[in-house]
Amino acid sequence: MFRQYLANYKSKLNKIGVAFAPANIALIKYWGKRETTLNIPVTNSLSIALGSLGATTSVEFNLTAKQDVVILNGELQAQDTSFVTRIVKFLDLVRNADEYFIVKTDINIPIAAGVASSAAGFAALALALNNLYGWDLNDQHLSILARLGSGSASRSIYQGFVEWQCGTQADGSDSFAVKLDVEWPQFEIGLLLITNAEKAVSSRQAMLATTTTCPWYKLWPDVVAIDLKNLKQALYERNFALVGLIAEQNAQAMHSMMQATRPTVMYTLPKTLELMHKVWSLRQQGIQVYFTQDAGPNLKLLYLQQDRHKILANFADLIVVARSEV
Ligand code: 2P0
Repeated sequence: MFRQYLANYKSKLNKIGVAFAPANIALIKYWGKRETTLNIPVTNSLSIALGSLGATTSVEFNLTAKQDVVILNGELQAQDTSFVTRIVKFLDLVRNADEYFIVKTDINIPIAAGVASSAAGFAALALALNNLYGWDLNDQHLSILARLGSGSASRSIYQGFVEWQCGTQADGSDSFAVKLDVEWPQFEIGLLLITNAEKAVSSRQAMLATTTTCPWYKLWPDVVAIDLKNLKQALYERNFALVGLIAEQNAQAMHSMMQATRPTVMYTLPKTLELMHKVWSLRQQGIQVYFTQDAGPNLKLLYLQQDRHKILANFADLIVVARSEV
């Protein structure tokens, strides 16, 4: 499928391709696919990039063996891991006959900080392949290529606030992310690590289970449409309280669907709940802090840079993502 795009681009082979892509956190969540092999989502989603936190990936041709080699943070990865299998499958989309690769990825996201590294990883790999082959793909095609590795990677092509448009085409050719015209460096994210234990249910499995068995999944597209419209307006008006509230409510709606999935998918731990109550209590005291939660127990706090000291005073273990310092 992707080859039809590549036919439009001239290829100017380089010896190595290197690229960085940031991780991203969704404020309006991607939860559910209308096509599973191409990662085409049911709804749009909207995220914020994590600046200098992400993946730096290099890719070159393997001239000594007929297999792909994957090195993560300096460590050679075993071929039979799901991590390598997913990357090999992705490389299959672009390789010519008898081409094999050496992929080296360095991820600087604090270990198990609960931030999906697959988004940054597949976006960086897509960008690095673009450099290796010298395709000079435009942003839309880069986003589509990254999406084929992992849905949320389509948003990691850009810094800042990003919207992934679900599109309507069956082949996913109009399902790509665009950068929103919102500069807001004071908008800060903090990561609250609750556990680094590997999750029992992957987000991919949980997403599929929700779409097939949650009795009210059919309401989700309407929830997203309303939240997205209101959140974008709040972003353009720099209305932080409204952005935070909509993001928090959207994450809660996603988790409520998972809880209604059969069997239930429960990422929330007692500690997660305790921290949610702490956030709500701080808001009652007038501190503007909100949370969002992804497919895991950890929380991400949303607040403005000017309030960072107040947030740190209450959450000493917070990992601050200083986007403005990028
Ligand atoms: C998001 N998540 O919008 C949502 C919210 C987790 C919760 O995108 O199957 O790794 O590779 O397309 O992108 C995690 O799912 O799933 C995710 P695939 P992905 O960030």
